[in-house]
Amino acid sequence: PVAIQREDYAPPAYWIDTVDLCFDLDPAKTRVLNRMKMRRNPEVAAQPLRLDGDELNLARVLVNGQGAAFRMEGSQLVIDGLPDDFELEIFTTCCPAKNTKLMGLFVSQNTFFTQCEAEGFRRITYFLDRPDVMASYIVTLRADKAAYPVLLSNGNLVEEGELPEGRHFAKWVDPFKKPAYLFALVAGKLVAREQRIKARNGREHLLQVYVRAGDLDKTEHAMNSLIHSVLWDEARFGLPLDLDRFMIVATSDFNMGAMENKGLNIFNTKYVLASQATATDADYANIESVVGHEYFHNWSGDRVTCRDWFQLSLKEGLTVFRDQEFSMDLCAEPSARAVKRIEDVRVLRTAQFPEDAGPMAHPVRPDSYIEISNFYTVTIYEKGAEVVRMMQTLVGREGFARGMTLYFERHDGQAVTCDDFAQAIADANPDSELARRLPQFKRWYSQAGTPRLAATGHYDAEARTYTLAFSQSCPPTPGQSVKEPFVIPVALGLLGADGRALPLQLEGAAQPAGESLTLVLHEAEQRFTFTGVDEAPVPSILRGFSAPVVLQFDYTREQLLALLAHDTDPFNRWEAAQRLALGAALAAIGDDTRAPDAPVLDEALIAAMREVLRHPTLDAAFKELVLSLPSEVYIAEQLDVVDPQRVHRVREAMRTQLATALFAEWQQAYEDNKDTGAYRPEPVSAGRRALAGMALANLCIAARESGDTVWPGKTLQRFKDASNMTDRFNALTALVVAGHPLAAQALARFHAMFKDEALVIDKWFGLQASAPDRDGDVLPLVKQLTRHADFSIKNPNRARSVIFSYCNANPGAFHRLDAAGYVWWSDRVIELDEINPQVAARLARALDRWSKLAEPYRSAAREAIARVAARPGLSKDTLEVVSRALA
Ligand code: DPP
Ligand code: ZN
Repeated sequence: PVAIQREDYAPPAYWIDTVDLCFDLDPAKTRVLNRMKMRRNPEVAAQPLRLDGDELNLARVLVNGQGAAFRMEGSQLVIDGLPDDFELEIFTTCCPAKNTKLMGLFVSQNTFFTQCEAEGFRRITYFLDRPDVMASYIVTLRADKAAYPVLLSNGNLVEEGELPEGRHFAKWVDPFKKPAYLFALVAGKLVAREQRIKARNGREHLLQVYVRAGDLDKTEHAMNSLIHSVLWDEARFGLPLDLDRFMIVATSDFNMGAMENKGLNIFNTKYVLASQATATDADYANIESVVGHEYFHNWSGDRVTCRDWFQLSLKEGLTVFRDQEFSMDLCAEPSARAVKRIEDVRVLRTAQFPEDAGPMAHPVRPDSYIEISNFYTVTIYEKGAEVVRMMQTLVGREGFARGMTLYFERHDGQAVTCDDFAQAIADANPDSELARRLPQFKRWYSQAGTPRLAATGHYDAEARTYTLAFSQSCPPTPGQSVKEPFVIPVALGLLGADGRALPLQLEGAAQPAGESLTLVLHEAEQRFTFTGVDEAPVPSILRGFSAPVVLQFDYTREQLLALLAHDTDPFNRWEAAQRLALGAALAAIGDDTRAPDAPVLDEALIAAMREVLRHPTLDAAFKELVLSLPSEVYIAEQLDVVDPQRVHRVREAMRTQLATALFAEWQQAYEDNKDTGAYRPEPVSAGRRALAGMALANLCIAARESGDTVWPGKTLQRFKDASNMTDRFNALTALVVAGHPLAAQALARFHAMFKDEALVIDKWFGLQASAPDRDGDVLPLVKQLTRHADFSIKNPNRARSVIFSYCNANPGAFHRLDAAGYVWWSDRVIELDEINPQVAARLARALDRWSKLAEPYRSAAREAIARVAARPGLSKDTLEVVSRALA
């Protein structure tokens, strides 16, 4: 397969003005009549028309109504000698029932769905399948009326009616031009929750959430989230809903989380359906953010889209930033905003930082790809969002809103680049640090890798000054050996010994800065001196995680304990606890003489954790985050050579130690937080449920150590009596994580209770596949789970619940001395690749970090990857991933 290069971008040789599509929907053979009005792009040298296609059966090609000469070049349909303006008619058929890739037109539970981003439309008809070709669509759907009573496409329904032989039709017109990747259709037996709303500007809209009949009672939260989204985008950015009708449709077979097709969002059921009996607080929060995300794409993605797929972060980074801000703005309490920020950073550091250090590392705006589906990554999404967040930090919240307004004024209806976005934000804020350093700031788009920011502090008691010296560097990444300095906003404050915030007077600055300020670094090395500092301060650096970097500062334990006790910045307060626990873990992992049951955490740290757990005013959600130990993946990232079993043992030892040492506090925390009243999925009571759940897990672990049977018994009772899924699942998890014999009984009961709830059964599978390993017991269990009657590898959610939970989320069980986990992984990648290459390629990334592993893991992992790579007929999706891993 050939790599596509960003530098090779050329405008299209033809434009498509209108597309008139007519579908005769049939699972075995769907007929697609595509009539396009096209014209030559006068700005490009004359050349043949090349249309993309994939797995289509071509029946007819007419140019201006006449049979036309064409040829096939690979999968492209090529036509020579076309006039400047013409009508092209193409008639093809395809087989949705056999479409297990879930790209293009496919069938799920007797319902037709489409997924066209990034390159699925070419599986529906021959087309200029590239985002800079934007056309007006008219779509007619015809199908059997009894089997497919609901017929949906983008835009407005303009006509519907009966056809002979029990068939019917519906005609949809999208008032907006769009690229093909935003096309969608749905046909099947569905019902809708409907809501009419009036936007702030007075315009009325019909909102609909379509699901299968039995699921209607689980759509209230998605609808509320949609209403909040509409109101928020108008209030915060002045961006109104531009359609009379906005639809969301849920399907249980979907590669992604959801898709922002214009006016007709298609969602994985996981991000739509929720009831208190079946969904956890985390599910509710995810639904809110994904509904928001897809809705916000209506502007950042649909009205203004990407010129080419290298610009993917233009819409994804921006839209993740927008959904993060949305979720924060919906928090009634400032503390809940901080919790959300910590959670987002945790995702970035545990998923994106490893990606940025591994074989798939790529810039936020990549330079090349073989298969674009492989670049829907945490780098494009989460790091891209951090880049947008830094822009907001540099120009201020209001300045950023002005920049957004200018961006949409300039580019509405266009397909543009990341440069265009950054330029608009800078131009709207000409006096900002962003405008002053724009070319350098844009290195965040072009350079991959996570920058290291090393800082040292020096206090001069006589001069009463404190000097912070920074130096930045960025490790090499594939294809980029040398990096230039980044623009790095560093928010910081200084604390006195008693925890008070010290006033900040920067040398050379006209005015004191208050208790927090943002330095803007742009050179490889820079120093800043604060004057009038009366005591040696504790610096709180990178507050709110103001830049996506690794901060290296040689904090003493005393300084970290002070930050944990007193920092007014909740992020750095949490971070102090993480650094303390991480330091203890790394010391234990590096100690070759360590006895297996030796303690990992020292008394001072345990006392500090106790302090937090008992704290009278700290939020439960925040306590839960502070008491969460760094994950095995995060710990492993800090090591040059990783012995996954050692990491696993040390982390388990830390967990056991916290459970037993804080036994009394866990009991108290459970008692204080176990009753949260009538269920409401909002952050404050969710935080209390999370802390109660964490307490139960710890009490069960402590009980395992002491032989106590009271807490496991209480946990089982809690599991049985729970009035919501969060409490029930937390109790089940506590028993499973502790490895208690009662877990088996609870799991069986859970399955019986929810056997008809697919999303709950996913949880049941996922919990077992991600359970802590004891003597290699998880792999045999996982193999057994894949033979369970409810398992199907063809359903992405189910495949992820078992296979990904084991391979990606359970390092202690996956990395086995006998390499059996790797062998099983390679078999599953190969099996999935024939069914669904996108899902296979995701799974293929489970061993991205193989070169860091200690022997014998390292050689065994490499061998397993090579085994996949050697498989004949591999999809280019999976081939790209394993080739990069072996490069
Ligand atoms: N549907 C995916 C998302 O919203 C890709 N656009 O991120
Ligand atoms: Zn998106």
